[in-house]
Amino acid sequence: MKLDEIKHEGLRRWIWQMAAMCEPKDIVIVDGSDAQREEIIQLALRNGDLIKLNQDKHPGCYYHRSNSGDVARTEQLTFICTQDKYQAGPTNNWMSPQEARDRATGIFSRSMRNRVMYVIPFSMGPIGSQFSKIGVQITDSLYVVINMMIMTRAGSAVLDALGYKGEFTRCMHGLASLDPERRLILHFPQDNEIWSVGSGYGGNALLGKKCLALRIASYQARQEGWLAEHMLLMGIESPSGQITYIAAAFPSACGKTNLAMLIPPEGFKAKGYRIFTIGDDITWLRVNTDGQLWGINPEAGMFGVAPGTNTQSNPNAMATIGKNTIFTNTLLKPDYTVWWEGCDGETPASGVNWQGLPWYPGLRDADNKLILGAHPNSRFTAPLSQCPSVSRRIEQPQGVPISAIIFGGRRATVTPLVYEAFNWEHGVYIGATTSSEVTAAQTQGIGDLRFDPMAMLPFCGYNLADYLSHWLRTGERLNPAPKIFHVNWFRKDENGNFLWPGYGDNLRVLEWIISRCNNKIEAQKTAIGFMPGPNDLDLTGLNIDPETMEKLLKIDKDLWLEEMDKREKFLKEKLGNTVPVEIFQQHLLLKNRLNKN
Ligand code: OXD
Ligand code: MN
Repeated sequence: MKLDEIKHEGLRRWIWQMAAMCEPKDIVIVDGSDAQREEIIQLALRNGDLIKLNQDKHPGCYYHRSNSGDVARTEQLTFICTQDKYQAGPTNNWMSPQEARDRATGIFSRSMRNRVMYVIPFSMGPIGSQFSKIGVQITDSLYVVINMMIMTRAGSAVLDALGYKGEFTRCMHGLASLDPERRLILHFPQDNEIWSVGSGYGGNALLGKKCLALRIASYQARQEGWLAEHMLLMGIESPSGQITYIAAAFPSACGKTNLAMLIPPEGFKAKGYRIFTIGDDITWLRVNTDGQLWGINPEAGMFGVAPGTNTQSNPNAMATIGKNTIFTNTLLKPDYTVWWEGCDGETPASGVNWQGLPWYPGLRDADNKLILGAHPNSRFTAPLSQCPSVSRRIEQPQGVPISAIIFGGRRATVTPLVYEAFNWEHGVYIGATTSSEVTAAQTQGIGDLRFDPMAMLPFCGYNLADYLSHWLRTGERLNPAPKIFHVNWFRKDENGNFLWPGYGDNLRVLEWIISRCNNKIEAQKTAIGFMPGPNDLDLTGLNIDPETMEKLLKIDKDLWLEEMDKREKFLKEKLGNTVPVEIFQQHLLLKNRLNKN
């Protein structure tokens, strides 16, 4: 397809402007055809962006290594560029739009000389759905083109939907020198535009994902009266045949992918439970005319964390990545298959690691620190349609009705296995004060505790305090509102061992949650919310003693009161004085209830 064939004049003009800045040697429009995809893959193989994997063992799969300084999202280089600093809020980095454009122009300038500029029209959400948003990404990275073709609905059908003057997000991306000193991830929500330069890493470079579907979309969602969330979306079919849909927010690398496609434990399979996966990372939610909250997954693929994924922890993910998958920064074995820590099978005797260096088990660096074969944030990119548990509803334009919203984090102590909010407002407070121990998906502070409201701290495209009030106002429009829950799969004992088996067994907790949603079970009222009684979770077939269950459900008053101080500090010092009063009221109510107990 030629540039002149694009009907949308504004789009044509923008492409020319960007080309004038970057001076590529050619411009190619991505039409989404298999033939063009094959051509792009061949080019990527020739220029070293991709390595062909063993096609007998990994049909249609390729391997990619990132630059060594470019293996995770760089939140410190990510900016919200609004006219007014207030609009970006106290938790986002802010830069004025003028300064942002000036600085990025300096880096983009002439950066595509001798390179081809690709133009990728894509839709987040099924093409034509009232939920969906169109973006057009420009990039000079073949890896990005190939990933975008998996992660989004990309190609000329999107240009047809865009027509002569449809709205779209301008997504400008370039690798430039890949130097972190010359890297900027810039969002201009007021102009519906993203500029990302200097990184080829997924969350920084696949602009449909975090940049559009969360940061820009959350801003638009507030203007237009909906919600763009960092949530998985799944359906649970109970023995009666009823499917209950739930959306769940967890910070990065806390197991959203595993939960979204869990395999029911044996007893639950026999009872008749089935899981339907809709999304593993992002959910867009709208209040429908029926008063209920409905959701879609705007993505078409999974960009999942590889380490720890195996046929025990996530058989559905392993089946999904059996073909047509891009592996990034895993270990490459001599037979051109891939391996990562926590993968199936034996640890290989040797391989080439994500930095392109020879690796063998036990290899240590100059400081005597063990070197891993795969980067802890190594990833796979695979079409969601290949997931054995995928729901037929992923293509339905109206999405699915949501019965429960779940928040959670990785906490060794304090928060119990599960509890339920008393009402929407209390649930928003629970979401607002969710915290987690930092993982390898962020470059900074691994292991530290950080508050991460609704798991949106790095992804909210506007003032987080206003975001909380948007949540509160959305609740007022809902009838019935979904019930809100909090879960913690990661509680540990005094010796640092996990108390709960997690993975498929999490369905035992989800069963309680959906029974609550469908008014099938009573709960115990506690200071922090409604909780299951000692015999309310079906633990058949699970080797767990009553004392462990007691620990998992324990509310330790002293620890909670300490936690309340941390929450207060976070709300007051980090979120500033515009936090909605309802959030402080809920905080005080909880404190009073804890003190009375
Ligand atoms: C992701 C993340 O890649 O949250 O999904 O970092
Ligand atoms: Mn994520």
